[in-house]
Amino acid sequence: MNYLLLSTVPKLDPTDYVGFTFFVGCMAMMAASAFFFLSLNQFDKKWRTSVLVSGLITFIAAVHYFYMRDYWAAHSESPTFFRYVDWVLTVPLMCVEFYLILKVAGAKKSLMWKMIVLSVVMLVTGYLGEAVYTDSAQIWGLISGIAYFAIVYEIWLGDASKLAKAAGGAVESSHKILCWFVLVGWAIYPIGYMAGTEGWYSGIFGGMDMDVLYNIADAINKIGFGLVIYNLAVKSSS
Ligand SMILES: *C/C=C(C)/C=C/C=C(C)/C=C/C1=C(C)CCCC1(C)C
Repeated sequence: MNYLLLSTVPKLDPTDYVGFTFFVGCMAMMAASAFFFLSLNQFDKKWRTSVLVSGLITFIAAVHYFYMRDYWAAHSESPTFFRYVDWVLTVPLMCVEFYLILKVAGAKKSLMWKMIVLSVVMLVTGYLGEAVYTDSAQIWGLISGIAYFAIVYEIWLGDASKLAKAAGGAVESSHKILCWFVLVGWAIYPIGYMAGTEGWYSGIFGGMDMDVLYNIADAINKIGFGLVIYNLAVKSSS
């Protein structure tokens, strides 16, 4: 018997929901990536980049999920570092998605950069609160939340929403669905943050598990978001 090899497979407790959602997350992100990549040929050229980016988002997440799954299995500790490296790569790519679908209505690169900068501010301040200056987590969370609302404002009421209206049709309706993802799906993250850090909110969210919330949110926001783009590409290709 090769005990050495067997021992490298982590042992998981059936009530370890964090470990479970990390495992499911790996498979779901991997399957979604294969789905997006293999579908590319069926679309008109101008939609391929958008679907490709959807696949890159789930692929980057898949790789990070493998690391996070192992990190959790080995240390029973939140893989905060990998989590934020994943987000700082994938969330700006989601901002790129907004730009790509609004390009038909004349979206400018400046819109894309504005959203990318806001998303990076949101994530860097979140990281500082969650991993570095944990004693002032609520202040960093607040700054991060302001950047989050600036993104919500931009897509719901700012230039991005005007461009979506101007584009009309399938672009406008897909933009609307993505706006809901950002308003509702992304709102799970600050709840996870409040579950995992200390602050005035600890009495309200303290009983929830940060990693389970983040993992559920990632599945919704990366795979679901990608499917909206996929659907738009299907509808818009001849
Ligand atoms: C695929 C990953 C995504 C879509 C991650 C999104 C992350 C957020 C929207 C995080 C937001 C946060 C706040 C609004 C305040 C507290 C700190 C964060 C970073 C958890």
